[in-house]
Amino acid sequence: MAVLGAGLSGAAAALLLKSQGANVTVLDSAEEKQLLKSTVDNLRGQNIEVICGPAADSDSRKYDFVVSSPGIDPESPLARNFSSRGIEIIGELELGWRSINVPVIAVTGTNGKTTTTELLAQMLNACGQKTIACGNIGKPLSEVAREGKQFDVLTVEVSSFQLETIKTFRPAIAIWLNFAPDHLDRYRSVSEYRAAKLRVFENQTKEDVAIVNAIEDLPELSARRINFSAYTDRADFRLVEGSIVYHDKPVLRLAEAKLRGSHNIENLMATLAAGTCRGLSFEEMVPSLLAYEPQPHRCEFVRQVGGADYINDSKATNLDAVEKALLAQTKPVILIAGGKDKGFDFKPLRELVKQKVKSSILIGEIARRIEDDWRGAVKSEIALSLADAVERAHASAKTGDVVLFSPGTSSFDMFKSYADRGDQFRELVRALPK
Ligand code: UMA
Repeated sequence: MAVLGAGLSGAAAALLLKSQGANVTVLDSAEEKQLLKSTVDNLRGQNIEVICGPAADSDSRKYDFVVSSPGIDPESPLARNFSSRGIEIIGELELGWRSINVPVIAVTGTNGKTTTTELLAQMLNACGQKTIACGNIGKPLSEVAREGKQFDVLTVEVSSFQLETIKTFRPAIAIWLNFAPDHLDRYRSVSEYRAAKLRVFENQTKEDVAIVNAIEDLPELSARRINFSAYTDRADFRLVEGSIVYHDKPVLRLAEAKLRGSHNIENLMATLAAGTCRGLSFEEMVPSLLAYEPQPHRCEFVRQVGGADYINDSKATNLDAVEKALLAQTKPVILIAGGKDKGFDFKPLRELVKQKVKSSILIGEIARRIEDDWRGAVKSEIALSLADAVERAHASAKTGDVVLFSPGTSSFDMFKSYADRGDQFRELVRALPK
């Protein structure tokens, strides 16, 4: 069998297949020196062949089937080498699913997946239902399957990339948080991205549950449906006078929670809904939700310098996330944005930027395009690096301003990941003179 990609997912899939007695080859288009040495050594140490670079893209051997990593585009030369020969390709998520025997809660949506997955896992464990947060959040499902630990339920963050290559994946509970354009460097259109995400419901039956945002116009679903929304009253979970209300019963007072913003209210609603499906009462669930601390890189307050607040929102990798971060601001904003050019059009943010942002500092390969898209709405300047951007923000920030780093796109043109980008921002801000 072949596994495409030698990152987290590929390594986990290869080790799972090996533990099941298969003969495994891992193929990766990158040169070996670009891969993590410890991963390659570990695979080879388990008698797994690793082929890198052009030799991987042109490997002409026949395999029974191929497992692909989520980051590999089905149209890439590596994937086409197998699909064009009619060799079956499944994704790492599907492989992991076939090797477990525990119900799955799948969490998808453009934004809030990671927070909701963490909230849910923390809450279930606190209520005595043993679970683990896995999938797109960082620990591949195949790794959980190989480790073979006992769980009552698995809490799996699923991305559109992973859903593209499912066949039988059937979550007992599927959560659809929200939808907004993203990943336009991978998909030809927004509807193609949406179609990939909608596959989360594909194998569900009436015995399963779909927990969906009430304002989403979703197709008919086979699963039983529970709705939530912070914006409409036509939902099972809704917002009434500062509390989350289930039908007519107030269940959680938001002033007591550490999470802020309408998007987080919806994340809490979806989590409560999943808990009820697992047989939990609100009294059992609420204490751990109130104790939940927001994670780094998501509107994380870093420090106040010269009377201005500095906020790290590096996790904002699409426009919808920037919009949510801007809506949550009550002070004049100096916005640092930009990064990889994922094909986004930043014009939809023009009005909000005009209202909230006093100046923008743009970085990365998409900087000039954002400058064009916001011309006339806000004064923009282009920085040569993140360090340069932070210095420029510091030079212009006044008491009462907020310097918000909410990039609106991915980090891969300049950083290893959004976390690396956010860590660097935090360090730069900590190093600023008072
Ligand atoms: N590669 C090729 N050929 C290609 C493209 C990539 O060989 O054409 C190779 C690369 O050289 C690299 C490997 O594939 O060695 C990387 O595979 P990958 O991109 O699938 O990355 P993994 O390390 O396996 O991480 C993946 C997810 N990455 C992506 O979906 C891009 C991780 O989500 C996830 O945490 C991990 O599996 C465990 O499940 C990250 C992500 O950015 C956080 N996800 C996107 C998002 O959240 O928006 C979807």
